[in-house]
Amino acid sequence: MSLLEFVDFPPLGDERGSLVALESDKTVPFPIKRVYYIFGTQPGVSRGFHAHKKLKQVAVCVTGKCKMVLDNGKQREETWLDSPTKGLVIDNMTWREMHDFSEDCVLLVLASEHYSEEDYIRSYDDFIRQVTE
Ligand code: T46
Repeated sequence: MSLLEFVDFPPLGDERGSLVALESDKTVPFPIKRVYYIFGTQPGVSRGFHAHKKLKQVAVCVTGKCKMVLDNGKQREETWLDSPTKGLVIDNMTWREMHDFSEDCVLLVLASEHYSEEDYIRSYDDFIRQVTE
């Protein structure tokens, strides 16, 4: 089974342009407690390199693109996030890395929990230990 679970955000367009609505428990498969966005990532810089114990997220590039790598300790898969109407579900206990940000990339992330540094697993070895125990 693929690690890559996408959610489609139908564009509510008319002759003026497009609009996407993101709603808790509807277009986003959990209650949203936090929203953040990553922009201005410098050329050649990669981000992420951690997993979360509890947090679930949906990530969508509202402009530009970046490559998302997901790894559950058994499988590692990657995908381009390059559409404002395509969200990627990132489950808990999934290692993530983001690479190859375009200059204009704005990566919007919808999160199921408030920010907590205690929820992060920032060592890949610890992550592998925890998913295999
Ligand atoms: C993830 C990927 C996709 C906060 O204070 N509050 C927040 O809500 C977040 C997300 C971060 N921060 C602070 C913690 C660090 O001092 O902002 C700084 C940068 O965070 P971090 O190095 O964790 O950023 P990324 O891009 O490596 O990872 C982020 C999220 O942290 C992470 O949950 O899944 O984006």
